[in-house]
Amino acid sequence: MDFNLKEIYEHFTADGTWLSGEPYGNGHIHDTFRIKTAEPEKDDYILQRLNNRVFRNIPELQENIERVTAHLNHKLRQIPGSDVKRECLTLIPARDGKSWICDSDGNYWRMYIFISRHRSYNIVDTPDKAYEGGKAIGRFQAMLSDLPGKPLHETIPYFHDIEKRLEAFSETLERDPANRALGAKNEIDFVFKRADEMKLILNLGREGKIPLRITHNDTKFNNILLDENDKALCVIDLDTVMPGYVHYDFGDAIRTAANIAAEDEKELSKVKMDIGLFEAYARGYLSETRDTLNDTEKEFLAFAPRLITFTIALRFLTDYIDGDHYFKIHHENHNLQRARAQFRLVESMEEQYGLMRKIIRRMV
Ligand code: ADP
Ligand code: GN1
Ligand code: MG
Repeated sequence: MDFNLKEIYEHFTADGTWLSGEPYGNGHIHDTFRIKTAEPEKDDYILQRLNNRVFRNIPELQENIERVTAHLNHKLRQIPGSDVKRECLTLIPARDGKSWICDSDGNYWRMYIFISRHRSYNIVDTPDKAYEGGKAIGRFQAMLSDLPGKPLHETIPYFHDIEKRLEAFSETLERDPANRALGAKNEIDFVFKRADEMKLILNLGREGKIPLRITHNDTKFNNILLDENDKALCVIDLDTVMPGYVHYDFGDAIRTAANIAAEDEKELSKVKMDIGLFEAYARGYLSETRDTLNDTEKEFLAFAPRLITFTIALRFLTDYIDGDHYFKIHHENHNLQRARAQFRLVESMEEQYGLMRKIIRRMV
C-alpha cells in the first residue's frame, strides 16, 4: 500500500522539516517508517501505521503507552546524566493533542522520536550483548514496578496464555481453512506431545506462587536497542506492556538472544541455543532483579525459554494453518518455516535443560 507519509507527518506536532520517509526495521506487526528531517540538529522520527487487526482497541493501547512512557521519562529525569530521549520512547502528540491519528482511510498512526545512534540485533553474537539485553529488561521491569494508577489495559487478552493458545490451535486445525494441516503433521504431533507440561507457569500463577507484575511481553532482542558501544540503551515496542509473569519476558529474550541462528532459519541443523549466551543474559537480568523475584519465580526461570519458544512456534504454526493472517510473511510457507525453526530451538533447550537449571540455581 502506498501512503502519503508527508501528509501524515504534518498531522503531528513534530519539530523539523520533512525530508524523507522510508520503511524501517524488521517488526512482524506494524508498518514502520523512519522519517528524516532536513535540519541535522533536529530529531528524526519513527512513524507507525498501527495494526488494528492485532490491537483491537487503539485508544486503550495508546493510553497504556502514554502512561508507561511518561512514567519512564519521569524516572529517568531523576537520574543524573541520563539521556531521556534515547533511553525511553517519546510519543509525539498529534495536532489535536491525542497520541495517534486516524486517517480518512481508517488507518491509525502514531509517531515517536527516532532513537539516534542505536544498534539493533536480530541475532546476538557475543555474551556481552546478551548481558546488556538482560540488564535492559531487568531495569525496565524494575522501573515499571511502581507505575501509579489503575492496572494497564490488556491490549491482547490472554496473550501468553498457553491454554488459550492451544485451544485456538485445535479450533484452527479443525477448520483447516487453507488445507494445510496434512503437510504439517510432524509439527502438530510435536505440539500435542508437549501440551500438558507447558501449563506449568500458568498453574504456578493460579496457585498464587508467582505474582502478576508489569511485564513487557515481547522481549525479542530487536525490541531492545543497544547504544553505539553495545551497552543497554532502550526497550522499545511497548504495545504489549501489561500484567504478566516475569517468565514471559525472560523466555522470549532467551528465545532470541541465545539462538545462534535466525528466527526463521531454514537449515534446521543450524538452530541451537548457545549456553554461554543464555548464561550471559541471565546474569544481566538477575543483576537487576535478584532482590525482587521470589524463590518460585527464580526456580522456574530456566523453564521459561522452553515455554515461550513453544508458545511462539505454536502461534506461527496456527497462523500458517489459518492461512497467514496475523504475522507479516515474506514468502509462502514462511510461518511454517518459522514454526519449524522454533520447534527445533525448543528441542535444543530440552537437551540443555539440566545445565540451564544449574546455571540459574548457581546465580540466584
Ligand atoms: P513491531 O511491533 O512491528 O515489531 P516495533 O515498534 O518493534 O514494531 O518497530 C519495528 C522496528 O522499528 C523495531 O524493531 C526497531 O528496529 C524500529 N524502531 C521502532 N521504534 C523506534 C525508535 N523510536 N527509534 C528507532 N528505531 C525504532
Ligand atoms: C511479534 O511485534 P514484533 O515483531 O516485535 C509478536 C510477538 C512474537 C514475535 C515473533 C504483538 O513481535 O508476540 O513473539 O512477533 N508481537 C505481537 O517474532 O504479536
Ligand atoms: Mg518489534
